[in-house]
Amino acid sequence: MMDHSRFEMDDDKISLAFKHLDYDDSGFIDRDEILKLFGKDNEEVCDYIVDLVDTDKDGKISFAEFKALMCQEGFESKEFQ
Ligand SMILES: [Ca+2]
Repeated sequence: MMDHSRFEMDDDKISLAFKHLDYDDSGFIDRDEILKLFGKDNEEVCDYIVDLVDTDKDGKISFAEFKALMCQEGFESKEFQ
């Protein structure tokens, strides 16, 4: 038994949210897809988010990076429950 009391988000919910953002089904969320989400007027916000989430700096957000974001304290469960 794992202790899930700390992280309310389960893999299914995270996976669903990730697939929702991965428009071209590439397995990664890239800057263009973030840009679609926030709109062309918010390029600075997009760059900030990609920079924040893209921890290995390959220019795209992997599921592992996305999951790390979702599991951060203060970001858990509220948005997707
Ligand atoms: Ca990355």
